[in-house]
Amino acid sequence: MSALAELYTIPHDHLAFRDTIRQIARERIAPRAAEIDEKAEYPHDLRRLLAEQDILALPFEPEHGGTGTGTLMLNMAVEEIAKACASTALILMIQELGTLPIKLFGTDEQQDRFLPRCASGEWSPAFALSEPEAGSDPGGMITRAVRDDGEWVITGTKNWITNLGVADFYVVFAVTDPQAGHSRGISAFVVEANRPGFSVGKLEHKLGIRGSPTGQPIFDGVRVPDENLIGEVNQGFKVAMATLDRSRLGVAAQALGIAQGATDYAAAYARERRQFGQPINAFQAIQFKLADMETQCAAARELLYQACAKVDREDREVGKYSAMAKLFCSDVAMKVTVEAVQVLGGYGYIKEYPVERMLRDAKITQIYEGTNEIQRLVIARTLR
Ligand code: COS
Repeated sequence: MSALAELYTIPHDHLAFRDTIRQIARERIAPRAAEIDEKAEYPHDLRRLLAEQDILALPFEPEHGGTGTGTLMLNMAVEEIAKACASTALILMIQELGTLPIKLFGTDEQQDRFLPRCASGEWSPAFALSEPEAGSDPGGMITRAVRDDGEWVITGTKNWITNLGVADFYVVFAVTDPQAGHSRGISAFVVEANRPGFSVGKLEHKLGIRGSPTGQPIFDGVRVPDENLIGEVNQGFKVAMATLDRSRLGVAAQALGIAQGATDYAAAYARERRQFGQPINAFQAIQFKLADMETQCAAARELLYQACAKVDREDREVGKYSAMAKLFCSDVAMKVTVEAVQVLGGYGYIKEYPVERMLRDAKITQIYEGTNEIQRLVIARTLR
């Protein structure tokens, strides 16, 4: 492939859509962010807003009611929303994460059954892979699915599942061949939230992304038909890994949005805040911090967009680049938000200003959809 073909371009239409989303985020989402965080409330109103504006259609193809605009456009949208409110950005991210298994591995019937209602925003999904004893190592899960009377019967408890209690269906991973060995003999299923035996377990109290419910869905002998098996039986681990290879870009975009939001806020604050008779951005100590923050965001954005373009080109390096983008953007988010709090000083540490929330929201991006230690492992495997 030529060097030129490796570059990404952003079509004019996508830039226009990004500007619309930026305006919506600034005018409609940002004013709600502090309250969502304070009350730890899922913002149903903002989910409706995202649906009305066709933003929840971004992860989907036109034949399923989607915009068909690809991964780069989707993640530019995540970035813009996360600048204002990381919890609200997660609504869009999970719309992709919870449907990718169906999009990548589902039958035509499954795609027709689930994707259009997610593209319209009527339904929300959840992705249920982790368990209390299986976080970084999902191959060690104990949730089981056994055959009974021509159906699958799923029993187990998942952990740290986003959209718990909000989701209309859960993509659940369960061991179907216990003899197959670690990370093998696992299958993926769609479980609708209204099936008998499904219940909402413990909801977590979290440091950040407090407007997004996280917790334990419980599957107690939930029966699903064969039509709810995603992909081939015993091939579910690959469904999970291929999904995460793509969805991690959403985490990277969320992290970048948080970082850029914190940088923009700190820069604006430094223009107004006066000490020693002048705005604090007249001091080189503050100028250099802001310069480093802006530089790190710009570098993170280039890596993210390049990785998104690789997904859109179906490049074979997708897994490596999404891991690198997730690792780099989330580390940038942590560094930058710590500095933003420092620029605001005492005001940075109190809830009247948004940067302490941004710092708390940033931390999860180094942890979920694979810790950054797992990302390094995934990257290192490509270098052996
Ligand atoms: N795409 C497709 N298939 C993949 C894959 C990928 N990215 N990565 C692994 N596989 C396949 C392997 O090829 C292997 O297939 P075979 O059975 O045909 O040999 C199978 O999956 C098992 O792979 P492996 O032996 O590498 O599994 P491990 O248990 O060693 O996996 C990692 C290790 C770290 C990659 C995996 O456990 C992981 O990603 N952990 C993090 C999980 C995570 O992100 N959790 C967050 C929860 S979601 S919010």
